[in-house]
Amino acid sequence: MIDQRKPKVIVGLGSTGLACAHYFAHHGIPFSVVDANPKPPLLKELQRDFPLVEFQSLDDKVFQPAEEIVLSPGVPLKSVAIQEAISNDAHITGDIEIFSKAVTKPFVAITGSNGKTTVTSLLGDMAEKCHKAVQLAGNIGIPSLSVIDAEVDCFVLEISSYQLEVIEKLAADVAVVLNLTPDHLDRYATVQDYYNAKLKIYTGCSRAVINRDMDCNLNIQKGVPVVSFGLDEPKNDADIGYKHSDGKTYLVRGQQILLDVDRFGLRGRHNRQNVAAAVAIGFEIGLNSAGMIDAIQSFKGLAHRCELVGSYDGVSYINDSKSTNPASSIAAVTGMSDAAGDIVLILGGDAKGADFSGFDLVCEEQVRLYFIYGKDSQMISDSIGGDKFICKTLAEVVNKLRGSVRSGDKVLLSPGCASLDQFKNYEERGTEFKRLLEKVAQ
Ligand code: UMA
Ligand code: ADP
Repeated sequence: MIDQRKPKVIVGLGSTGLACAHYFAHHGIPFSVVDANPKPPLLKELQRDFPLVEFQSLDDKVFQPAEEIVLSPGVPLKSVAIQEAISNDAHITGDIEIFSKAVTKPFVAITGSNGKTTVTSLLGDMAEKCHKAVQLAGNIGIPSLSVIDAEVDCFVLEISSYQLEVIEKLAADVAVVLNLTPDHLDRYATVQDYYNAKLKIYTGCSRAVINRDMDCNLNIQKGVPVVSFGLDEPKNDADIGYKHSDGKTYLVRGQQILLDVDRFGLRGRHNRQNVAAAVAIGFEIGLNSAGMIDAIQSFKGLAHRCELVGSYDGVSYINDSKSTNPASSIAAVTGMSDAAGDIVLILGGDAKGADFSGFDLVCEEQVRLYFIYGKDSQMISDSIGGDKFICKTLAEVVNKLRGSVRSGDKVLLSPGCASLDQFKNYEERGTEFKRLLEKVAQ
C-alpha cells in the first residue's frame, strides 16, 4: 500500500500527473503539484477540480527530505531539480509503482524498444475473444491510476523505459521485454543505462516471458517460471515459436500447431515476433488457443504502423510514422519488402542521438532510394551510402517523389526518428503524410 505519511509532490502536470492528483484526492492523500512550465495546459483542470491544491513552478520548488516525488515519465531523472531533490533525501516514485502496490487484480507488464503497443493491443483483442475483461493502460496513452478501479479480470500495462526508471520493484504477475535495441540516447548516458531501465520490468515478477533471441543477462530472480518466444522452433512444450513444414510456416506452442502464418492479419517478420510474444503472454494469463487464434486472424494492426495508405499508378504508399528509432525502420523495411529493391524509404526527423551508420548495409537488398528530411537529415545522410535525396520537410519529399518512383515500388515512411522537430507527435506526422499523398493524387 501507499505510504501516506510522506507528503506527495507530483512533478509534471500532464495526463499522468493529473491522474495521480485524482487518485490521491480519492484516497485522501495530501499532495502538491509542480511543473517546469508555469502554465501547463492541464492547469485549468487541476484548479477546477482541486482549487485548494498548491501548484508551483518547478524552478521555485525546494524539495524537503520527507517528501515523496511522483515523477511524470517525461521528466528526466537526471534533471537538475530532481537530482537536487535526491541529494536532499527526497524519495522518488512514479505512477506505475503506485499502481503496482495498490492494484488488487493481476497485471501484465510489457516493455521493449519496439512492438509494445502492437502486442498490448493484440493481447487486448485476444482477451476479448476469450471473453476475459482486460483493461489496457500505461504508455499506450491511458494513465494507469486513472483506471485502477476498473472491474476487470486483468490489466495489461504498456510500460516505457521512462516509467521504469523510477521503479524499485514492479511485482507484475507476468512481465516481458519484447526486444532491446538502442533508443532515447538523448535521455540516457549509455545504451546500457537504457537497457537497465527496461530490464527493471522483471523485478519481483511472478512469471517471466522472454525473447529467446535476446542475448543479455535479464536478471530474472531464481525460481521464477520462464517461458520464451522467438522465430525458431521451440524446444520446450510451453514455449512459442514457428515451425516450417511442407513449404508452410506455422505458429506453434512446443510441437503443437496453432496457425498457418498466411492467415495472420499482420504482415512482416517483426510482427511474427509480436504475435509469438502476445500468445506466450496469453497462455500465461489463461487465455484459450481458439480465442487467441481468432484474434490473430482479425487483428490487422494499428494506424501509423506499416499501414497501407493507398496505391497510385502501381506504387504502394505505407505509413509507418510510429517508427521512431533505426531498429523499427529496419524491421519495417524487411517486413514490407516483397522483391529486391522495391522500397523507397523516407527517413528523418529528430534522431535522439541514434547512430545510423551501417543502416544502408542492413537494408541494401530492399532499399532502392532514400529520401531524408528534417533536423538530423545531414547526419543521417553522412552515415549511409546509396542513392538519396535530402529535403527540408516531408512536404518537399512528397513533391519530389513523383519524379522518382516507378511501378512496383513501395514508398515507406518509416522515419526511424522522433517527429518532434516538425510535428506535434508521430500521429500528426503520419496524418500529414496521408494528406500530402491525397493532394498529389488529385
Ligand atoms: N515537464 C516538466 N519537466 C520536464 C519535462 C516535462 O515539468 O523536464 C512537464 C511538462 O511541462 C508537461 C508535463 O511534464 O506539463 C508532461 O508530462 P509527461 O511528458 O510525462 O506527459 P504525460 O502527458 O503524463 O504522458 C506520459 C507519457 N509521456 C512521455 O513519456 C513523454 C505518455 O507516453 C503516456 O502515454 C502517458 O504518460 C500515460 O502513461 C507518450 C510517449 O511519448 C505517448 N512515450 C514515449 C514513447 O512512447 O517513446 C516514452
Ligand atoms: P512501440 O509501442 O514499442 O513504439 P509499436 O507497436 O507502436 O511499438 O510499433 C512501432 C514501430 O516499431 C512499428 O511501426 C514498426 O516499424 C516497428 N516494430 C513493431 N514491432 C516490432 C518488433 N517486434 N521489432 C522491431 N520493430 C518493430
